[in-house]
Amino acid sequence: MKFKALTKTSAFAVFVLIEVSTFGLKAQNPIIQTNYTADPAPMVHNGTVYLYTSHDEDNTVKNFFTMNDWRCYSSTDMVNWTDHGAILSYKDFSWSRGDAWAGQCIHRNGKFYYYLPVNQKNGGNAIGVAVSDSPTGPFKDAIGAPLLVGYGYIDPTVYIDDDGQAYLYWGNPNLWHVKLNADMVSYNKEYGIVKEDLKDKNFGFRAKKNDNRTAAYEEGPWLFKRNSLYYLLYPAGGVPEHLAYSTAPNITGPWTYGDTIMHVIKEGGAFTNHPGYIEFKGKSYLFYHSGALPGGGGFKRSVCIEPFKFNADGSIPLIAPTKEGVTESASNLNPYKRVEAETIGWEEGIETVKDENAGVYVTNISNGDYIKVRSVDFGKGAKTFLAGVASASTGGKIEIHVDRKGGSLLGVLDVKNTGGDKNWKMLSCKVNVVKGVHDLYFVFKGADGNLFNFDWWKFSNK
Ligand code: FUB
Repeated sequence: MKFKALTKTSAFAVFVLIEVSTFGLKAQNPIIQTNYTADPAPMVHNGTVYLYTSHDEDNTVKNFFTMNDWRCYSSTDMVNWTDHGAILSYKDFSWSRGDAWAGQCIHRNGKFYYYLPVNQKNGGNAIGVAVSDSPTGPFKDAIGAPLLVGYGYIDPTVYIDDDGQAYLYWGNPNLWHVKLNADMVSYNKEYGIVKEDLKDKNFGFRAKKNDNRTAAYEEGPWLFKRNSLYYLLYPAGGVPEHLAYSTAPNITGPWTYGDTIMHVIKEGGAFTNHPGYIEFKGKSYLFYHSGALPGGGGFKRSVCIEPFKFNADGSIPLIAPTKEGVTESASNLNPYKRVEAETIGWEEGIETVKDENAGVYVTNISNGDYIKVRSVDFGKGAKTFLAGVASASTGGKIEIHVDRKGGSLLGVLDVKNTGGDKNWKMLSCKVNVVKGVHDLYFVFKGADGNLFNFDWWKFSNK
């Protein structure tokens, strides 16, 4: 809820208000505006992209990474992201004292294995593994102890090779890998922990050689295979980090340095970056993070996405960070099925929260806040709007616009006091007939303070 915090409390308010009111118009990056999200780890499963992120807290402590939990978002179109809230905390690892840094989740045999770096109670680095039956959790510590322990053991990336052998790579300042056993929660001790020899030809030329590092590889590896070539993407540098990659004919190397993928991002001042990659519905996407959200910075980062095309020879082009991000949705959204209110293309002002009964819902809605939902396919025409809402106050209104925030007004849903901010009621209103594909804007109107909570919506053609 970055916009609201800044616009309402800061001496910086006027500047930010102007900045913010123009920021969201075309922007798709950063893709999440309700929380600071970092270290993107996308996973495609059954036609849906699950995006796992670390989470920079709003209150940075001691001018360092302040990170307590991991979050999950999902999308079927790459432009609207449904917030599944925090799905795991460092506290779920009883042996950890904190620092919920960059992890990656993978599906195998009906379970989801989530590899995560945290610090142990004694302060030492470790990698844990959590498991769940669902991609959105709840996850729990799979083995009740660290999977791997050692200095610099952070940022695991996991990949299952064609022969079914799973590999885990990780590390800063070194790069290590293991072969995971088929249970995914232990590793092959005979094969052992293999440390890469970080040479320029393998992992890039390091200009700054004053920190006992050899090649440009820094941390945050991301492993995948495409057309019989293995790729390792990683932040390189030193600091501030750019993104680079290496390729290999085998999953264990030998790695050959490729090139820079993304230069150091100046906007927002984040000194780290962190790659993630997926192919989804025939297109390639690079995930990364920057400090570009208002209020952002080195310890307040946000996930962004750029679509890109591999060069014909399999090399990765230089990719520029943009505000527009994914301009073309991978599919249209069906408004005739229940849509979670926390499915968001862009928003300004609102927050999301999770509870045991309603799951994640939209809250802290004030006059003038809005949610944009992209590429909504109304087909032959909607006639009624329905929503799940709750209000402990005098309530407010949801103005339903298409194409622009101030675009054609389809209708207005009056939300009255429902007897409590968790006393959910389904309300409806008639809307002017709308056909075809449009961006949809819910613009919230009312008096001062929090107007109501918003859990879900849908349209009906009756
Ligand atoms: O987010 C904390 C750390 O910063 C990650 O583990 C690194 O990859 C860097 O992004």
